[in-house]
Amino acid sequence: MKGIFGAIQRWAAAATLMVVAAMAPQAALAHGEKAQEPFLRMRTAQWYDVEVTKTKVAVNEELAVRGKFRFSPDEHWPRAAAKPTTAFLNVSAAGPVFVREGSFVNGVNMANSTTFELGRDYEFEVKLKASEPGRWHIHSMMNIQGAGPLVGPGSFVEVTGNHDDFLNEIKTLTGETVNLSTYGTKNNIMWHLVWGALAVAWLGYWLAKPLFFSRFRKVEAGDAASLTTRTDRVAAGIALVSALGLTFVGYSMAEANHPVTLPLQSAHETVAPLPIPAGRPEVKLIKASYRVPGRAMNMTLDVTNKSDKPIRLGEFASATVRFLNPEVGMMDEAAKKYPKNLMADKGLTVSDNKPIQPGETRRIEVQAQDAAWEVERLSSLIYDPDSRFGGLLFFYDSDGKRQLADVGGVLVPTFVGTGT
Ligand SMILES: [Cu+2]
Repeated sequence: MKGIFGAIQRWAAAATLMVVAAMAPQAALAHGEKAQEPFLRMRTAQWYDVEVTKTKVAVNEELAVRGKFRFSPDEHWPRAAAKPTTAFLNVSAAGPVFVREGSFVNGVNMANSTTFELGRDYEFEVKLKASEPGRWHIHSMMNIQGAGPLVGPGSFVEVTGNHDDFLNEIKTLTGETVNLSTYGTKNNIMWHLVWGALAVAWLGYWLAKPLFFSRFRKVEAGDAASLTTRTDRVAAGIALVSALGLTFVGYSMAEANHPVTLPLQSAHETVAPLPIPAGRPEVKLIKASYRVPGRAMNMTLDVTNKSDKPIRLGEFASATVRFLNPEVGMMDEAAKKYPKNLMADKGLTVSDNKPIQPGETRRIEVQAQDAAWEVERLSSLIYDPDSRFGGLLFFYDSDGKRQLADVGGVLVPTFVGTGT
């Protein structure tokens, strides 16, 4: 009997260890990107060609998150989300583990917010400097007023070294070199202590007296006037003069030490979208359905080739998940580096892979199938009252040149079938 119990005990310990081991990386991986509603991830910002220039850096070393995004056209943009009239480009990371050195959209400095056009493409770059050692998941991110943060694909960046070595120095416009991590900290602490002391003295003076009940009784007895003594008036006068005096001294000191100050800039930037390339294919969605048991989306499309070269459909991308058509084989170096959990490298099947000739309109059946529909929690959109999807289609011509087309519309779920 003892032997059996021992075996069960050992087995239970091993099983517990296995469960813990299986759960641990999961807990470290996710930081909420999958929790966002699929309609926001699929029908707003379409991120593509996103890459992190380095995945291993030392503290103080720089890297960049760069790529492109297209805002879904008006017909696919969800009614529940505000349009990008005030938007700010950023990155999403696990706290202040990098500092942003600069961000650019189509080469324009994006220190401020801007307005983006729906249905148009933009190129971006965010330059970062590593500050905190660790393994961090970095996403490109667009903050839209009224819609929230829209994140791009996440990549892990390993930061080595020691945070104490982190140096965040800049040269001000007056030629002074300052460390932004520590600049003004002493002054800040000093003034907090000074004002704190005044506040504590003022509160202490009144709290030392008999408080609510005895005062209430005096007011009830019609003797409210006796509550404020001559000493109280003197104390109040000292507090008032001290507060005004401190304000004046602080102001004069700041003026003397920093004769030139500029306020934080909060202007609205303007940026022109990338030009629309000639010969963009025209795509009409006839119908789309999602087969729940098969984790597969089927689309019927009418594709018109508006270019002068034959084209083939190579990829469907939505919510940073990429479904590639292996028949077209666009598995280039950049695609190989793409996060594995977001890459369905054989996920796209097209009924007819023969090139669509210039001027030809062809009806094709497209299937995007992968566990990513469930793992990335996109399939839950079929339970939305507004069950629509959006995404990008990537066509390649005979020279390997890429053309993008928007796709989107109603997605009808199917709950039965063989799962193909
Ligand atoms: Cu992440």
